[in-house]
Amino acid sequence: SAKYSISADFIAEQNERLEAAINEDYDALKRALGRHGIDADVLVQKVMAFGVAIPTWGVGTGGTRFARFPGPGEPRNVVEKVDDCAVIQQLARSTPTISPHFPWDKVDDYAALREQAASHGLAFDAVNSNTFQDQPGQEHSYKFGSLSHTDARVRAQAIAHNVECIEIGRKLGSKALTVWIADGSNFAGQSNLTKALDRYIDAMREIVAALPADWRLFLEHKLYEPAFYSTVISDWGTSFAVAQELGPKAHCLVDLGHHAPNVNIEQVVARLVRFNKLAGFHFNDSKYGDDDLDSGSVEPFRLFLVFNELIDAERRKLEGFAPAYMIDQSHNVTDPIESLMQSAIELQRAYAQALIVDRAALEAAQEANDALGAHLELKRAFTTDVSPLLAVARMRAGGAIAPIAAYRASGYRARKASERPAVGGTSAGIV
Ligand code: LRH
Ligand code: MN
Ligand code: MN
Repeated sequence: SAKYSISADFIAEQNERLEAAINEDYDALKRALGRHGIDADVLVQKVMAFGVAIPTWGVGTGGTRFARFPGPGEPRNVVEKVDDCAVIQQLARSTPTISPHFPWDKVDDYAALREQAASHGLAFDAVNSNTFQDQPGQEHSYKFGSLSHTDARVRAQAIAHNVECIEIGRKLGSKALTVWIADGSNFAGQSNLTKALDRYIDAMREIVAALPADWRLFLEHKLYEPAFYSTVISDWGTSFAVAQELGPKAHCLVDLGHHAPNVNIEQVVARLVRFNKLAGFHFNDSKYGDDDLDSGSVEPFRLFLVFNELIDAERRKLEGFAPAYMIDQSHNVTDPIESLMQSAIELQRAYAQALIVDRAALEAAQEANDALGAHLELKRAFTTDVSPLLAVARMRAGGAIAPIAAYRASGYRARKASERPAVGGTSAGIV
């Protein structure tokens, strides 16, 4: 039987009941923004053009090293993951791309996968490689590292995997490879800190050499976990220095959960922008470490401050400035589709709020050393409730005014639970 999907009529029906109220709220917001010289309709256009990639591993239930509690109707393979990504885009209209992970998303026919995505209006964003786990039948183990391993044969295997990811990515229409390695050590003295980095850089040079001319390489740093004493690419400084050595194709990806506690992430972003080395983001939120919580759920102000730097950069019209936006979250207790829609909305919210900062007023306050005045301008933008604007953007794009409510009313998950009988766990989102 045909797979269940949510119809456009159903979304229109759901919207009908909310439309009058949302238009009223939008008109009030439009007047308020107009008093600051901001055209709400222009903002709606910008929000409609905003896109963030869904990670394939995010549509499955995540887990911790203690347990995983799978939800009903989880996608069992990448084809079903693409179906779920399509629903997220259909309802929330801010996630037109998918970021795949290999070998988790391996299939025989990538042209067919690309076509399936395209039939939903979806394309593929950066391809993620995985040398942090051993795969069945793999010749050499990554237990003691991959691209920085002491054994050249292990490094060669890890390089070959990344080259294969590039080849798959070409078939999918991707233009970037994201490399995160778990390499590091658990004991002082276990690893020669300098030699490990040297080996990594040499291996990465080979991967850079395999990149097509119009591709970029995203280096993703992370402080710790799974290595608990030292990690080879531990921080943005290391990432930046390596990206410099690797040349113009290499850029630094900022995963919001991969920093030391209290690091000023928005300043890291500003630095990377300044040196033209910002690759983009893995958005998520965190309280303690690499928690992979939903974007904007813990520190929405910090998220806003990150977007504030991005808008500042955009206004300076820096050549080649095109950060890639991706979500990287682990959904342990929610329906992943709901979490991803909500997260995409929170990202749009931070973006819209950053757009309504009065840049001239902010700059004047900064130049006059009016610390509080400058701060209040940011706070004015951050405390503006742009929800009606986001809803109107979704509505105009053909999405749902209230995506989570519409999703729940559709019964999509229950339908998938009967269409997708559980198969004893998926590889999705276990890290
Ligand atoms: C590592 C990481 C990296 C992986 C993903 C699954 O913590 O953020 O991006 O590819 O999680
Ligand atoms: Mn990440
Ligand atoms: Mn992570």
